[in-house]
Amino acid sequence: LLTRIDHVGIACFDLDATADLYRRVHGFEVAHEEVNEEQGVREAMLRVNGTDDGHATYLQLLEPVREDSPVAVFLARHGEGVHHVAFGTGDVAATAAEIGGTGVRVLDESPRAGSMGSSIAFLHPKDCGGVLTELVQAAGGADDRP
Ligand code: CMX
Ligand code: CO
Repeated sequence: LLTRIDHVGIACFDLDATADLYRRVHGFEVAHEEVNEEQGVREAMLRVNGTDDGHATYLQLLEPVREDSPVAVFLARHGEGVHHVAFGTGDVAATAAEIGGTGVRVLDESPRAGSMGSSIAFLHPKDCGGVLTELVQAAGGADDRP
């Protein structure tokens, strides 16, 4: 059902400075940058490695673009750091429905637009051991594995 770590989301105040830190310290380059107005973030995707389901694992650096966005609220409460973990799946709607059926709160009634043309849904951190969890279906249709 979940076939990779798609990304780890990291909240930061200054996207450019944090991307520079990850370049200098870790050697990761920005593979993609975009603004997601619905999520209220400017984000940079740093590709780390390919995965055996044919996709890849990234770091997702997140800078808020609105004071009332989830990442702005998180930064005000906790400061910079790990914000969420995202798992890849071939069918985000089906996976969200199946996990929701176990009693976990799914925060998105239907999948929303994520990074690089993906479809995403979030699971409540209080139902996932304190980890805000994102489900990701990569762009370009279903994976070969469900
Ligand atoms: N990780 C772990 N716990 C978190 C958390 C996070 N990122 N954000 C909030 N919490 C905790 C809070 O600390 C709070 O715990 P306590 O009650 O023990 O203090 C609890 O969750 C509930 O908090 P809340 O007041 O009910 O809810 P918030 O207003 O803080 O919102 C959440 C939390 C997860 C519902 C909201 O951030 C959300 O809907 N997130 C999904 C969308 C999102 O995060 N988008 C940005 C990323 C976009 C992308 O990845 O593409
Ligand atoms: Co994310």
